[in-house]
Amino acid sequence: MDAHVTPPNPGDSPVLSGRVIRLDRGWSTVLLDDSSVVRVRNIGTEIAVGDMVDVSGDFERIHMVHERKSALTRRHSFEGARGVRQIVASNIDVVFVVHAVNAAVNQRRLERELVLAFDSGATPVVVLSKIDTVDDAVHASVQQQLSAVALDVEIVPISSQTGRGLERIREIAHEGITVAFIGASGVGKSTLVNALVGHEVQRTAEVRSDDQRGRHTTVAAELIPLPGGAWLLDTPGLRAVTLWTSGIGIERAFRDVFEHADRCRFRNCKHLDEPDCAVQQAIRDGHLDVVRLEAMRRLVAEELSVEEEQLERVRQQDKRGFRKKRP
Ligand SMILES: Nc1nc2c(ncn2[C@@H]2O[C@H](COP(=O)(O)OP(=O)(O)OP(=O)(O)O)[C@@H](O)[C@H]2O)c(=O)[nH]1
Ligand SMILES: [Mg+2]
Ligand SMILES: [Zn+2]
Repeated sequence: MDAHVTPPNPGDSPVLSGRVIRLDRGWSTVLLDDSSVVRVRNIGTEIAVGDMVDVSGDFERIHMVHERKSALTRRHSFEGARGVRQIVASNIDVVFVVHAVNAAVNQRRLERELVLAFDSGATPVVVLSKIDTVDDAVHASVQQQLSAVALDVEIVPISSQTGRGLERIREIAHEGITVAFIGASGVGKSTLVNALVGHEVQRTAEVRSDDQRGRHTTVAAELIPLPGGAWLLDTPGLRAVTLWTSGIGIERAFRDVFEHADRCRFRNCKHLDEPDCAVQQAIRDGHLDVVRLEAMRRLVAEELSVEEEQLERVRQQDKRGFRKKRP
């Protein structure tokens, strides 16, 4: 979106409230309640796209970030930021997890994205994009493979080219709702945003022909108003879906495993070779795919290591604070 910067108008009320609609290195673009847009330096506080904020009357800084209703949070992907989180989007109601029907089905990626989405506090919905590119049989097979790991999650097949499925997306993204689009680069997030808005607000790019992957065209997360009154949050395709520590995400995304586990003889069953393990029994009976259990184990281990990183970080900070205090 082309943000127009309204000149500051000091002397007005000391604090103005609004919403962060874009972040660029060190700066927030804030849509104020009076519909003017200001750019404010980010100083001292962690700010995410979607945040409800108070801006100081001199437009010098974000005075306060209101409590987040929901937050799509991942572990920072750059080295040197161990134990640091990155809030991809905040105050969102629905997370659309986009997978392209003409790319290799990636159930493991979808599981991760669903954990992230459930953890955010928003409702996940899977979008199966580009259905104009395959025949019905391929579409059905891909959708079946995705639904096998997206339990209780609606799947909406769409084509931004033909418009198929967009009505359902508009129904979900109704007035007053904020929706975020996540998914690998090139799956068609920005194209879908443009189709919903009705004209080109986001840049899009061809996927590479050799491996069907995107070019990372979208570089910043941005909130875009939809004519119907919803807010769309387009995000850059994430190379790695790294988890932050989970609240309920893993339990929600792996409901099937947890349901079997409820019937294990031992409450602390590790589902390895314990007697009367209902999870191993489900695998033997063909009710649970062993690959899914292994995937869940990896995600649990990953979250534990994030917790360990956080603890380590706090310990390091305490040590530094302790040294500073000494004469
Ligand atoms: N045939 C067809 N092509 C599509 C559709 N949606 C998107 N594409 C094409 O897929 C390519 C990538 O689309 P983008 O919208 O840029 O993908 P993105 O998910 O925003 O990618 P990043 O910004 O890199 O994360 C473009 O060439 C689009 O024209 C669709 O419904 N049908
Ligand atoms: Mg994009
Ligand atoms: Zn067990």
